[in-house]
Amino acid sequence: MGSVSLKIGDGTARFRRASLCSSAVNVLMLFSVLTTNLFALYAFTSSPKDQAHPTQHTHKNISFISEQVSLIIREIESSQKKLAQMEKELLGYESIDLSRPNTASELKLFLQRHQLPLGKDSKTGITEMVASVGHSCDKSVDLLSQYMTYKVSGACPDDWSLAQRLILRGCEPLPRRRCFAKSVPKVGLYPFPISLWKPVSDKIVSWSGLGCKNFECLNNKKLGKDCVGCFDLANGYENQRFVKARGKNDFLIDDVLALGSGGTRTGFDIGGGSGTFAARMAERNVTVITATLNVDAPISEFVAARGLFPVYLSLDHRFPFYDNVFDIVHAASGLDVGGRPEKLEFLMFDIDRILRAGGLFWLDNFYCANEEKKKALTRLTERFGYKKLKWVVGEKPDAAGPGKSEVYLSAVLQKPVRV
Ligand SMILES: *[C@@H]1O[C@H](CO)[C@@H](O)[C@H](O)[C@H]1NC(C)=O
Ligand SMILES: CC(=O)N[C@H]1CO[C@H](CO)[C@@H](O)[C@@H]1O
Repeated sequence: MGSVSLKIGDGTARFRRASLCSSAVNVLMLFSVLTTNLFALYAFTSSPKDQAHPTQHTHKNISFISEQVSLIIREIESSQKKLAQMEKELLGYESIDLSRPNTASELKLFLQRHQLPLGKDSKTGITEMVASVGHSCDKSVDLLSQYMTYKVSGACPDDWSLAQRLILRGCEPLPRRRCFAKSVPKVGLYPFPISLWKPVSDKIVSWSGLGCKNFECLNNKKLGKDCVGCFDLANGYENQRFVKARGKNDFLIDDVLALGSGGTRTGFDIGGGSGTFAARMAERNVTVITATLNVDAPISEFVAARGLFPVYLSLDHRFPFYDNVFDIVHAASGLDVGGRPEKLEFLMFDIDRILRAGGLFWLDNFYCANEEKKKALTRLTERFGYKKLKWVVGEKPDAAGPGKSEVYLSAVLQKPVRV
């Protein structure tokens, strides 16, 4: 019978025009209704028993049967409608309605399908190219249209924070392509590796849309558990991280690299603050990509100014890397995405996917809000079958109240070879 397809594979969906889609569904429904009826007719009229009886009986039976069949079909139809409704409620979208009055023409243009010039491609089986847009964009069409309103070939509006708002609402990847992003003159960048520890000038990053307008302001703010004064590369703790431990939960980078027995060349840092993990790794000739969003700070530009590689990514996005490519993945409290336990699983499975067999997963001072969180994480890592090379559960005094303490988990786990 008509299928209800949930296109949520890699977080993106391709949008047809609503009319096209619904007429296809209608045709499908009509077809299935017809075939069901025909099958019923065939089954009952061609049975040998019926052939032996006068047609009078057969007619009666047929009308009775077709009544039953249409009852069943009505039942199926209503369940299908219910399913579709549930699907819409669950995903919050049916398709982007491009007929809405305030839809930017650039958005309509972007979403248009393009037929392949030579017809069906024999290798991939596709006949058209589809522009991909996060399916959740539908929930923020007004913002999306605002984002897609710009002068083609002109300067883009200075609105990266609008883009980030869309990304945080699951609207990823974003469709803007044909304007020039605001550029900031990068005067006074240092050569590598001096760049790793040189302060970054306030003038070479964009502060638009941010509360702070310079790094001094940022350094007096707590920007989350993994970034306390993390833009201050000269004073404070940032320049000692990973080389000098404050407690048993802090592992030293050289100790961890020794566990990888020389095979650590590439890494991925999740929620990597100002890029210090990547900097320490760079000093050891390990190339690390730092995943980050600009939450309250120009993090991407800061990391780049240090001569490191930032990737602008929300953790709900599937990591844009192929399977089994990294030697090490490092994550701290930023890994805690909140919500149902499955949210953490989605993330952990994706980390597992990009990590090679024998590679290391370094969980660094992961904050466990409660015992249940710690247990859930422990169970999860055990399910992956990782070898525990290091495992430390520690407590730190809670800044919020004396007498209380917070629980942190640090671990180095090795991905097994699965066959
Ligand atoms: C990094 O690579 C350079 C150039 O190959 C080499 O001179 C240096 O000793 C390496 N550093 C470490 C820590 O391996
Ligand atoms: C196949 C079938 O159900 N046949 C029935 C058709 O109707 C007559 C009378 O109503 C019955 O005697 C048959 O058994």
